[in-house]
This record gives sequence, structure tokens and C-alpha cells, in this order.
Amino acid sequence: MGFKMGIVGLPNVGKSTLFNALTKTAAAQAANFPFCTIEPNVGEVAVPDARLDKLAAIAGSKQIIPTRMTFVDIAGLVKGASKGEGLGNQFLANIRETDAIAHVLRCFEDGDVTHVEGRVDPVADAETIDTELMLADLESIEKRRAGLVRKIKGNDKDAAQQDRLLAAAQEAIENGNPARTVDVDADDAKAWRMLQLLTSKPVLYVCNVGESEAAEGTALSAKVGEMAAAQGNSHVVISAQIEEEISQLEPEEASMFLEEMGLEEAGLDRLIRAGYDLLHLETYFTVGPKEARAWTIKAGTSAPKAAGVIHGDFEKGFIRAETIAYDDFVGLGGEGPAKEAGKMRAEGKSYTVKDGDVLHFLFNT
Ligand SMILES: Nc1nc2c(ncn2[C@@H]2O[C@H](COP(=O)(O)OP(=O)(O)O)[C@@H](O)[C@H]2O)c(=O)[nH]1
Ligand SMILES: [Mg+2]
Repeated sequence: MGFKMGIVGLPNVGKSTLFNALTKTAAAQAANFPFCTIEPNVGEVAVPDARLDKLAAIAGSKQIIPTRMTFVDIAGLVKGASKGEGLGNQFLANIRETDAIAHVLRCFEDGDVTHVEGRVDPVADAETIDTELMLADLESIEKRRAGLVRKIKGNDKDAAQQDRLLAAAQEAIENGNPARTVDVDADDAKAWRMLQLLTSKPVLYVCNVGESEAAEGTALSAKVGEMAAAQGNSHVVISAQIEEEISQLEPEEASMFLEEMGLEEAGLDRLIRAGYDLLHLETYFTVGPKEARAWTIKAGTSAPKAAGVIHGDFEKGFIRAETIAYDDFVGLGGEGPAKEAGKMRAEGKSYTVKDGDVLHFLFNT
């Protein structure tokens, strides 16, 4: 499946610093995982999950393979981007392809680092970027609606549906609200997603604070928090610079460093998990002596579709999923004891996979 988060924000707010730290730390943490930077600005990171290590320890798995998320460092967003300033349309195309947005806001004061607007004001910065994205959406909505007129006259149902959804987005944006504020019926959800509107993507604000401020946050990051809450979005407080330093340390050194800074865990772990929550993602596991592996699904995914994440053939030939809940697997001490205790369930096609399920799929080839 592969979920993708775009890192956006004004220039010089710390996007690349964060992206580099993110990918380096993930590479170091997931020693077993063939980490890759796909392109200079695209990286896959392991999703930290302590449950996977526990399962592997119980089953004596030789290899641990975490599930992954993709991050993209999207440069070129400046005021006027929707009119082609900066990298203009190129960055817009990059954002379209993501599932969600991590919006980095500069909350650190540093006279040596130029702010494009000459002042540090994360709430105003957020508005600048949101405005550009809304303008870009508006332009594409108008173009697309014009292109649909003829099809609608020809009674094309899909075109009518698209137009209805585009009209709803247009109305929201014209009132100053991003497309994500539109209530979409379940029947329209797929068509809505296919529209790929920039402001329909879920967003998470990332407050980049100074090194000494990561534990407590600052007055500026608190303001961002208020703004996010008012919008129904979430935010995380991170110091990109600390994260970069951590990414260069050995794991033991890193935990000592975190303690010194008064931090419980690396901000990157929080960021990745927040992204996971934002996208309503869940994890199921496959566990055996060879490997323990985590797989990502959307909440509410059926067993055959979950099997399809591993391989299309698993979905096509799905027979059933032998299922053990995570708590049973760990509480009873593994697959054998769980089975003896009657905690291994045979689940069919209509089963909705639950977060933490340990699954074994049976399928026809
Ligand atoms: N003081 C300070 N400088 C930072 C921090 N994060 C990034 N920078 C600096 O800000 C500049 C721009 O950072 P960069 O990550 O390239 O920003 P981007 O344009 O958003 O990708 C670089 O010189 C960074 O070293 C931070 O938390 N504190
Ligand atoms: Mg950059």
C-alpha cells in the first residue's frame, strides 16, 4: 500500500533538516530493514512499534521487519506559488501525490537564519501556505468544472458526481476554508479522494522550536497548538536540530542525550506515530521463526484486503485468516499456547482486521 506524507512549509523553516534526521534515524533504528532513499527528497522510514519487538522475542523470530511510511521533502512553497512563483506547479504535483501533509512551522528564533517574511510568526506562515494551497485548488476546481459541462449534459453520472463534489469544495474555499472541512458521505469518499485536492489532505502541524525549547514548547508553539485545535487538527513540537544531532548518535548515546534534554523519546517517533494516527492507519502482524513483520492497513479493512497488502494472490485466493489478538499472543506466551487456550480464531472474508491482530492467511493458489 505505502502511505506517503509530504513535508511542506515556507523556505528556511527546517523541512530538509527534519527530513534528513528522519531518514537517517530510521535507517539506524531499523538495522534489519533495507532502508532506502528513493530519490534525494523521498525517504522511507520504519514505523516504531514496541509490540513488534515483543512478538519477535516470544516467537524467536530471526528477523524483525517494521512497517514503513514514506516522507517527501517538498520544496518550493512560497507566497505566489499558486501563480507559478518558486517551483510553482512542480511542488503542487508533488503534494497531490501524498496522503497527508506535515506542515512545518518555524517557531525558533535565530538571527542567522533568514525568515522569508523577515519575522517569526508561525500562525501567519501557516495562513500564507494555506492560502496558496487554497488558491491552487480553486484554480484547478474551476478548470475541471468547465471541462465537465459537456459530459454532464450527456447524463454522465460520474461527471455529475465529480461536479457536485467540486462545487462543495469550491464553496468551502470561497468562504476561506480548506476542502478538508467539507463533510463527505461514505458513498462519495472514493470519488472525493480521486479529486486529489491539496487542501482535502489531512494536515499535521510540526512546530520546529529551538534546541532548549523542545521539552516545554514555546509561546509560539502554543499559539500553533491553539490554531490547530480550533481547526480540529493536531500538532507536534519538535526541534529539527536536536533530531539531526540524535540521528548521528549510537542508540545508547541517543537515549542519554534525550534524557539530558528532558525528552522521553525522539520527536521523530512522535511525528511518525502522529502521521499514522492522522491517516487512521492500523497495524497487523505476521509472526514466525523466520521473521516478525508489521503491515499497515487503513482502519476498518477486511481480512482479504489486509491479505492483499502482502500479496495480490493472498487476496484473490483468500480462504481464511487464523487470528490471534495481540494481547492473547503476548499474554499466553505465543502461538502454541494461544491455540491450546482456544484463542486462535478462524476468521472469514467478512472479518474486519483489528489493530494488533497476529494473522496467518490460508489461500488457494
Ligand atoms: N537555530 C535553528 N536553526 C535551524 C533549526 N532547524 C533548521 N535550522 C536552520 O535553518 C536553515 C534552513 O533549514 P532547512 O532545513 O534547510 O530549511 P528548509 O528550507 O525548510 O528545508 C538551516 O541553516 C538550518 O540549519 C532549528 O531548530 N534551530
Ligand atoms: Mg529544504
